[in-house]
Amino acid sequence: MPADNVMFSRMYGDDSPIAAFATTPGNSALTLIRCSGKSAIEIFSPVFSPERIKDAPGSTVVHGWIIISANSEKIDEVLVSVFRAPKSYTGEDSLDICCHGGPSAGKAVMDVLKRAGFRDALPGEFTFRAFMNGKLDLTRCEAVMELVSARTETGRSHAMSRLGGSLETEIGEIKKLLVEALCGAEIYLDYSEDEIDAGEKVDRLPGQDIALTALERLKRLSASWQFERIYQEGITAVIAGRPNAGKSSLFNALLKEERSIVTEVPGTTRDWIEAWVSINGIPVRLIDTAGLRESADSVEKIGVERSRKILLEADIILYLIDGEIGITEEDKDFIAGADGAQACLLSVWNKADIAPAQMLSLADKKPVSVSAKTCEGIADLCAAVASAVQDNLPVRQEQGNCAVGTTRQKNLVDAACCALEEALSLAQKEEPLDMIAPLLREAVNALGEITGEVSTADILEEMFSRFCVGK
Ligand SMILES: Nc1nc2c(ncn2[C@@H]2O[C@H](COP(=O)(O)OP(=O)(O)OP(=O)(O)O)[C@@H](O)[C@H]2O)c(=O)[nH]1
Ligand SMILES: [Mg+2]
Repeated sequence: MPADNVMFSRMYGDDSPIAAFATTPGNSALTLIRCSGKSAIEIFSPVFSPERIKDAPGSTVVHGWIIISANSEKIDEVLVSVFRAPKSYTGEDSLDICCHGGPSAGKAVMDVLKRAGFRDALPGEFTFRAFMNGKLDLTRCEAVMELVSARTETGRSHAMSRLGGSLETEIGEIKKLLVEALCGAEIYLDYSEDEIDAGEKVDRLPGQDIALTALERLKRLSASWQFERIYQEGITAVIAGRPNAGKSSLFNALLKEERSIVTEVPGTTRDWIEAWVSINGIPVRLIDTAGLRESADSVEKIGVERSRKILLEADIILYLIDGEIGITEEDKDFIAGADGAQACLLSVWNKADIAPAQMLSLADKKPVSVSAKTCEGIADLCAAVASAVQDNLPVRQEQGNCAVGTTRQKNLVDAACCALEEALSLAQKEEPLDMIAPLLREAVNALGEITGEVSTADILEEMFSRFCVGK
């Protein structure tokens, strides 16, 4: 292990007083500094006026000043939320110091805290302590991280459901079923063959039906990742079409912002432009491109080449037809050429405000009719994007079903599935229970790793080091 990591291990997991910015210092009205650890309130008290914060009850807010203890110089006027163990996020004595915003106030307060005896918190150290003190299981810790990095409202609500314990409960229930099946098998293992009546002879895994139910629930959880992943990582949608079709207008309409230049001159957009947008709760990396055409202009030519290149990254292509001109041979060729490609193509009839969509059927699908100018039909287009995403998933995710939220969780669910399938297949072949029971135990352990009941220092460090500082 490299020297840095040894240091890292030693620091993680102690209860020394730590402090970190919970907000990004910069141009803001307020800055939040979070402190936690053994004797945090006592250590803080000499640098706070009035000093009576030492006696403040838990879950209260105290107004006062951060001071330099040697000369009582006031550094900032603050509000301090006081939490006493175990009733805090970390389960330790903690303080949330609300200072003035901007680049200097928070920094000056932090300097005072460091001199008073707080050290810089490591990434995710507050949540790590919450886990170690039994305040959160690992699925909830990961949900905290999901929540702070959620890109859309739907991503936020899925993370909130896991933070509320939906995944922990589901894993707990599946684990209970497996433990029941395992007990059923182990009871027989405690007896020798002669002790079991001939009539009682075990010709199948006791609790096989329970194990099958558990397997079904695990498979549902594993499949949920396909869907959840989209909400976390997002998809890439590229707007393509001939010059002047209204690509930049549509880009701006979906962004609800005049980001891309729109003119009546064909060939306006040269370099592609991208922005993140939420389309029906799905985080979408939306890309506006140069209009596709053969051009003698050397700059436009490069733009068209770049458009074609970025199209290869698309999960969805929104192919715009200029309604004013109608569908051209180039449009038909592009749409036909996209058939069988990796990306899903949605054809979009634009300028419906001046040219109603022609009744044409392209690649068996009617184009969605919109006006990028008046925004008519944009909601239908968003719904079409969302259902294209759903249609391309191997398994349909039902609303409200419990789901895994990280690759780590998904891999462990798969490991449990794998062990359980093997156990059931051995049971089918009437193999002895002492071959089957260890597989059931393996599945139970994998589930225990998801919630953190079974964990090693390495796993925890790897996981929490990916958190942001202050969380
Ligand atoms: N009436 C009407 N005009 C539109 C609509 N969408 C775009 N336009 C007009 O069509 C012209 C071209 O629009 P852009 O959004 O720049 O088209 P583009 O596809 O980005 O064009 P290039 O960047 O040159 O490839 C502009 O004059 C727009 O105002 C629409 O829905 N209705
Ligand atoms: Mg454009």
